[in-house]
Amino acid sequence: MRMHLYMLLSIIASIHFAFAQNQDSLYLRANYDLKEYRIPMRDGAELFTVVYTPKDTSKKYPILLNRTCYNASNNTDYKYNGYPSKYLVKDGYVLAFQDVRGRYMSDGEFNNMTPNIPGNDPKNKKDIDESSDTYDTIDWMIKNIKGNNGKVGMYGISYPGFYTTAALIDAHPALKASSPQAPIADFFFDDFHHQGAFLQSYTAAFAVFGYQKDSLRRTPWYMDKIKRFYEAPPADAYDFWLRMGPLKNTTKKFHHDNFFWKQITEHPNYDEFWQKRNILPHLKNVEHAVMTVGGWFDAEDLYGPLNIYKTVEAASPKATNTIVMGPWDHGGWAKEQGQTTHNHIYFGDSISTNFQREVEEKFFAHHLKDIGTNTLPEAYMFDTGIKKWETYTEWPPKNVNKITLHFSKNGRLGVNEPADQNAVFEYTSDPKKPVPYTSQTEGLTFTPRRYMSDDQREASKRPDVLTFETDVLTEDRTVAGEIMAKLKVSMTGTDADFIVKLIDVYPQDHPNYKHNEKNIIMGGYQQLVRAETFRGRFRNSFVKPEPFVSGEITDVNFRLQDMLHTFKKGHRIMIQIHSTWFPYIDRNPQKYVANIFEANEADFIKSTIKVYGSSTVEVGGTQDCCLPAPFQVKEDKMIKD
Ligand code: PG9
Repeated sequence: MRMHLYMLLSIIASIHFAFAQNQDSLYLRANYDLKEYRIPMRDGAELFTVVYTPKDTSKKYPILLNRTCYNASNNTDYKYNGYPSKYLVKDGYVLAFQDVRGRYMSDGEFNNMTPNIPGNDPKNKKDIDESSDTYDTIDWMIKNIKGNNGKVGMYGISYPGFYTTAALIDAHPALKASSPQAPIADFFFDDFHHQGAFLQSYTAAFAVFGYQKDSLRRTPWYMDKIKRFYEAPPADAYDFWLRMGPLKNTTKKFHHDNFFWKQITEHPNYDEFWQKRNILPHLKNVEHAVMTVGGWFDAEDLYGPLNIYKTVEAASPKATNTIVMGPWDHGGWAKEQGQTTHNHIYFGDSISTNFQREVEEKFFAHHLKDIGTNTLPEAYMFDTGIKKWETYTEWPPKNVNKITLHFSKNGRLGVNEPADQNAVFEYTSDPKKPVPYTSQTEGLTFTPRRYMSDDQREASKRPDVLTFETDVLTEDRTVAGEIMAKLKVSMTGTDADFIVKLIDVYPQDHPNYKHNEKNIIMGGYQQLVRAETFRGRFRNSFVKPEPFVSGEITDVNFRLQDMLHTFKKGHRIMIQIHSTWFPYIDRNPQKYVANIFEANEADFIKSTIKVYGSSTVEVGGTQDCCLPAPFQVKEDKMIKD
């Protein structure tokens, strides 16, 4: 009966959503005129752009520009898919949606994370990149789109967030407000890799970005490649990929003709191919308003928003620079389901709608229409533990309590206690029996998402997962800021990955949530709050990997992404450490090979790994120490132009 009620409610919700969408499409048709353009770039290429202009010509309107690799034609014919928000649509803007170079109806060849090519004069730079294409687009629109007020805003989620970020560089003077949302900063740390470890779970994503189109078109050209996976989709990706074996089998079976897969497999280290696609070193001299938005449970781009905000803050003092981080998954703020939940966790009601109306709508109205005042704080951050918004005058905050977590015998996690230096903890990591990345069976994914707040009780029970937890907290403990894992390890193998997780352990009497199935028990739930993977070969340098010396105690220091989470009184803090997380991350053979994409079955060996009691995890505030090359210096100075 309960299941039927749940299904009925979800059917009603989807009808309501479809009806609302249709209402908004009708509004668009009634209040906007639609035209399609081919905008000329400085090299002669034409970029396809869908433009809606308000029918009311009694006043002039700013332009809101979204540049996308995901098909601008999805926004033509008065189709409205909920982004930009209906509040912006109703406020009245010139709405422009553009296919970036090499995608769908635009000319040219597609290049993942188009490298920025610095120039002296943005208007006359000969080299072509997303900065020059955006400059030319804005220049043309200001001069040719009737009824615009000469001011432009940009926004976009994910890859469109990267294009919004790329436009910050040598920006057109008419660009006054930019909102990179879940933006990609660097594919070696966002999306396809996390600190050098490869995301094998990005199944269909390789098809979307690995084939050049053969004509101007309004529909995808790569569906036959995606079908290679989805003709008989497996219910269980763990089983599917484990049976597939080493990545070289995937190359042969699925990706033999995929140019991006070839590039990824030929560049396993942070070489010039990846470094020149990192947008961070170029975010200098930005002088307009930037509001970067991200989700604390974003499995795809969490590194991006945090580091784009921090780099603009460090390298562009003239920018009005703000960060907003909410309890969302990838792009969750653009969807309103009424209750804001992530997987099994409930965070509150209408959080996305409040963001759209109280934050995003006001940001653009102020900077593009001179309406209202700039009331946004420097950092508007949601505490995922006490489930409320907090404001900070800086991020990461400096005047907060940093916490040092120590590992002690009997699985005890010490908080700011002297370390148990003599303790040694060990586990045997077997690539043939890797730790599942989720407790829920998940099929093949474009990218995995749900796991980011998943229950870790299954993992806690595994002998190849070190688990440490504090006593029951007698007071709330807030972690705000950066996190650094400082491990001292040794191993019988010569290579290893390390996954470190920070987990909020609920009290046994915690009530269940109404939105969950009845088998989801929240009493004793071990909620994943933050996790990160680190490919140990990069411990000294992402550019020059090194094997471990078997048996030698070695430092492995790495960053987890920032967090803002209060572990409430009555809860416990838990840390887990393990060396496989499959198939989210590809398996490390644990026998050092130069390129894991070329590893053979025989290279995958068991390894007994020891973690020493002098290891710690430092949480909160800023954690500047110990970053591998080339990140020892502040990232904005990392690569000289
Ligand atoms: N950053 C997201 C992504 C990029 C490439 C592959 C898969 C996902 C996004 O643009 O949605």
